[in-house]
Amino acid sequence: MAETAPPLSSTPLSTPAPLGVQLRDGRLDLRAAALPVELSGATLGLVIRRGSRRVSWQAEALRADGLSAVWPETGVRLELRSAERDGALIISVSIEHGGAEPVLLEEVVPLLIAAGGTVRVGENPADWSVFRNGYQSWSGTRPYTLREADADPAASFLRELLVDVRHPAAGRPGVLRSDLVAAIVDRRSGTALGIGFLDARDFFGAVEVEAPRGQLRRFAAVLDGDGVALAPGQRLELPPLWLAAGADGEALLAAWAEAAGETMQARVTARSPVGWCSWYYYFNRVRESDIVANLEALTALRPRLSCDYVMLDDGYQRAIGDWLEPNRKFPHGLRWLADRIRAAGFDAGIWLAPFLVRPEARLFRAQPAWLLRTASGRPRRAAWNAVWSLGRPAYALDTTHPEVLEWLSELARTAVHQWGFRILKLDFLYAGALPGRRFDASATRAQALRRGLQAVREGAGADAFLLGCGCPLGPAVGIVDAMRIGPDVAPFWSSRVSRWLLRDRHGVATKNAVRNTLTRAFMHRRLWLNDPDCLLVRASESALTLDEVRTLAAAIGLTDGLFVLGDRVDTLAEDRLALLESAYGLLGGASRVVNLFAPDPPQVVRSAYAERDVLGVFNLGARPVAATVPVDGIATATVRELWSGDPLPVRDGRVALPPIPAHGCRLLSCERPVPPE
Ligand code: 9PG
Repeated sequence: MAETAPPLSSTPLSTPAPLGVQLRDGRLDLRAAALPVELSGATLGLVIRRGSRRVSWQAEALRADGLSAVWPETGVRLELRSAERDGALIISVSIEHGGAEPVLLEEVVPLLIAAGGTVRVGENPADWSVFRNGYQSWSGTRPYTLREADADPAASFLRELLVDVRHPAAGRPGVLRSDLVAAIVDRRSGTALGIGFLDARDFFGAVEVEAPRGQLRRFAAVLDGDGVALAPGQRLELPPLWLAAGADGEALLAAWAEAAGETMQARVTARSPVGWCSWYYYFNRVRESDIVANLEALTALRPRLSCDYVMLDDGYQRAIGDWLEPNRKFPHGLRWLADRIRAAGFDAGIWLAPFLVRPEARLFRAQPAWLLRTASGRPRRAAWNAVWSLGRPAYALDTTHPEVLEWLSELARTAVHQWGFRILKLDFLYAGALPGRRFDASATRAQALRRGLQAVREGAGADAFLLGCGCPLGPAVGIVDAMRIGPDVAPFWSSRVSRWLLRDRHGVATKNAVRNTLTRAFMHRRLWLNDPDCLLVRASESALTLDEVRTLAAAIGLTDGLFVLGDRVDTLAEDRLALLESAYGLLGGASRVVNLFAPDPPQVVRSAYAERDVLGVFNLGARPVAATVPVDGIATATVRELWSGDPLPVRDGRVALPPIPAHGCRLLSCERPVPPE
């Protein structure tokens, strides 16, 4: 029986503890005062490109004055400063080029520990669980042990779509790369190290752990230089690196997100909006009349469930890239439709893949100079999507080209201010950050993406609600209001394709969507509002079982993200509407995943409300699991299971749950004890 330790009462959001820094024999030692967390033998590193060769350097010894080092051969100088802020250690590195020839930056490494150095978190790396964050919205994200290997999708067009093609997964046990942020947790003691970059507006950053079978070969926080040139005399302040130790890995991730959100001025509205989206029932067959029909059904649902917006997803446009022209399924045009949506009392939303263009689009022929190109000058393939065409792929626009940026602003301005869609779902945004030859060769991929997003925001205005999707996470903070944090849901749990081609982690599958909803819950309201993707509750035209539907609904409700219905509303039976309503009732809690780093299911989410806590116990596994869940400190004598309404006895501060079916979940409603007078 799985014991879902540690007890809840002992896991208040434990405060992070900074690491102290000391220079010893030219290397840095970073050490927590009261916890077994230590990094020693750390130095600075740099990788540049010479022709087709990567040339690496690491500082043998840092000089005590200013903690700096010069790479003599190139004249490049790195300098490190450290400071303590809100319980974390902040490392800031600058790079300055004192040489005569430009250097092409492949990688800047503000923290590098090679073999011979140590990374200590608890006693034994065999007990480590490493939180590996994926590159973009759809990339699978979860903790890994050092016996596990990470894996990219099995086909190149899927890698383009779902992960960072510049940094393939190692595919070897114990070699992990986590985008933007990582945590290492000792599963025995809970002792944890959190580490992440605070700013991703200019550079993609990642944490790399190479410790097969627990033997440390390399630990590094790296910034991707994307091959851009550093000119002689040029000096750059690099994004600060955040490090903290603690007794609770998820709390550290949350503390990092808090700090990163502050640094990049995250946009967080008061409440997560509730929506409806056309994609997951109608897909690209959607017609104008389908939207209108759902307006009525959504109106009838009030006040039981009060929907804020109606989103017209993919399927209205003449072609991918020709957004201003609807196809024949939308005879009255888009302004008319937005008017109808708003007249029914909803905000109107529309889907765009603003950085994509397909060969049949007028734009593709009209503006060849706007395309991102490969090194050999061909248009850069960005997305092969069977839904659009089995033949040719979609290509990427170059979001450093001033005319493209103008066009993006104009597009957003038209959608928001002329048609009346206040909500824009911006999809396939990774296309803006694909490697390629750009108009502005000095722009990093992160900067290119950010400029594209910024252009959309400028046109849409400060009041528009922007939802990022298929988007590399960091550079969007401060521009988007919400972000898809996982793969697409689907009317099935998983499929042969998702298990094999997508390695059971990335891309379309309800299982993968739910997993990311839990593993990235800590980002919610810190970097943006999380969008866990749509809720599908329909009983027909879906292969999801009732247990799977409840799991999806509970994960979305408990983690308080965007609550978006993906069904045709007028055909939902009463029992499914009731299910929808109970999940809707879970919104507004402050949630955390209690045992994010536990090796086995079930996963426990605790969400706190004014009068009660609700515990969601999720079994994403393929076999039933029994669990004993500690509820001491929050529960009075009885705990109710929300789906069944059954009371569950509490013994010794614990609730023993009968086996939870595969893909199922239990929701434990624990009334908060009334505090003594
Ligand atoms: C519209 C959809 C919906 C959905 C988005 C995005 O081929 N693929 O792997 C693939 C992945 C995601 C995807 C479509 C295709 O979905 O996430 O909500 O807007 O586009 O086309």
